[in-house]
Amino acid sequence: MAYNFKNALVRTPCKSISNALSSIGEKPDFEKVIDEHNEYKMQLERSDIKIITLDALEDYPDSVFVEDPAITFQDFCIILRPGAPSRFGEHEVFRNEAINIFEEVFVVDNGKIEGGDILRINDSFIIGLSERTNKEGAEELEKILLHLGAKVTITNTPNGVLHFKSDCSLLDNETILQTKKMSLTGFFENHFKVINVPEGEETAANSLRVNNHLLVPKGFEKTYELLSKSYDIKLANVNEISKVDAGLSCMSLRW
Ligand code: CIR
Repeated sequence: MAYNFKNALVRTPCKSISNALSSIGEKPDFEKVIDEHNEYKMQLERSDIKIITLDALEDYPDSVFVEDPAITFQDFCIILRPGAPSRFGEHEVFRNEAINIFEEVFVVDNGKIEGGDILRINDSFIIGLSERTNKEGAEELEKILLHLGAKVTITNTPNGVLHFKSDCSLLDNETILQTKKMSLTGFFENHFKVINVPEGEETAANSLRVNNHLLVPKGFEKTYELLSKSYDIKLANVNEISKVDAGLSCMSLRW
């Protein structure tokens, strides 16, 4: 299943996170980010996951978002190519770390593509083209995934949305949580049950299903009410780290 995991890899936030990319021009407090990151790891551990923690990378302010320079499939890791100039290079550092962790490591060599634009559902991958992910990068990744026996669909991330998964997440094998913006694309409607996050709670569309739990960002009461009838919800506070556009999915790589 797409959300049954034994392992998760995270990276300790760096002090330079105060210089991370932020669509709202805010600077998070390092100590508060560390607290939130520790809580995030604790919630993953509660889902029976073994955590691997990589060292902070001061040269890359956004490097805590470890899912953007890579994705996993089975016991493999595929190194991507970040589309934000200040993040280009994270993938090369991570490649050297990944070879000691994964059974095999594949590399996207052309274009730009970030993990936040890739939603995995079982052995299918949906890639949303965005400011960070172009056709060349998506097609390079597609070649690798097809070689590994996966299926790939390339579509568009809605305009003005940072990453495809900023606006949607997988709740179970047949259900997608999404924003109104994503619903207007009609992308999921024909193939999935869809649940739209209540208006004003768009950030909660990036929730994270891990084994029997659904990790939801704290502070989105209507979404909690809506989902808690069907899912075992754990909450994670991401108030501080959200200042640099964090999502729950991008803070770990799971397999
Ligand atoms: C960035 O702009 O790259 C980071 N400040 C936030 C990345 C969040 N990643 C994600 O949504 N996949």
